[in-house]
Amino acid sequence: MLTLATHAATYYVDHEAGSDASPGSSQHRPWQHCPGDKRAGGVASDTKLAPGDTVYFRAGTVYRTKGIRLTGGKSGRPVTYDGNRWGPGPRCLITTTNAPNSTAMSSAHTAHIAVNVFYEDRHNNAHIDIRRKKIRGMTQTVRILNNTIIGWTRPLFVGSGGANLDTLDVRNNLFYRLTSRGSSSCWYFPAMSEIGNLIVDHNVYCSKREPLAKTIVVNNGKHLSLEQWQALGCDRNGAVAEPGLVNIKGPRSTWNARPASTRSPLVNAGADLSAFFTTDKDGNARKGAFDIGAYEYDPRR
Ligand SMILES: [Ca+2]
Repeated sequence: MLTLATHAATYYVDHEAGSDASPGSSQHRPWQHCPGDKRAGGVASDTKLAPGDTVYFRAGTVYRTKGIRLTGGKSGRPVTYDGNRWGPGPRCLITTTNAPNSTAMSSAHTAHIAVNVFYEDRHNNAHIDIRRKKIRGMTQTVRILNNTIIGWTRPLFVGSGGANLDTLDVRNNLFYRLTSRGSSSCWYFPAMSEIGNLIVDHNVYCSKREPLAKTIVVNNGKHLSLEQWQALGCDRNGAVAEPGLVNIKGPRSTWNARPASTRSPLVNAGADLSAFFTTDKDGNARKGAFDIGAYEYDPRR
């Protein structure tokens, strides 16, 4: 049997100083856009990501996008999108810029979306959008881990029109709604039955203008409370709670989504995900049990 050696490639994206005409394979000549971004041109647009590839986003930058379609991964060999380990400063912040229904990321393939902070710019409702049908014959695993997702009506949107995910793993995330408007939930997907293996646990839900998030999930049109969600086997260690962040008031540029004190219900409340990563958005080591969300509690912040 002929075996082809495959070499995982490494690419670099600096949204503020890169160029899509650059090769993207060197820190010195990064792209402006990630492959899969509709706005990508040149080499960035022509590059097909392959299993095992890594795309580094320069830390300390802000990446504004209408959406990045995540492509190229396969079971056991995802494409990794990493905004932490290239360059000084905090992790790259990927943010949506357009209403309505703008997306930060969408996936047709296996992908890991971990340790990011998503802030929603406007009153639209999607941050991580996994609505693409998978490629025929492909096993699709999407893991959404330890993110801090702050948005208006529906911070997380999963599936629509049959995502047919093999595995969806949603753990250790903070879903923080900025409004109680309408009947929306903290996250949404069309039907649990479309997902082969659903792993949902250790998520914290909050609505800023309600004492509690009454509806945390919409599943196939049904609005579910935490108790109803738990009765389906999800979020047994999840909670509806005020997360106790440093500051989510005033201009967005002043927000600080880190836990304010050890009294935050996020601190040490997460599952151990050290099989996937061991640091937080600032690059600090996870201490003790994992905290929920992108940040590990740090008294200096
Ligand atoms: Ca901890």
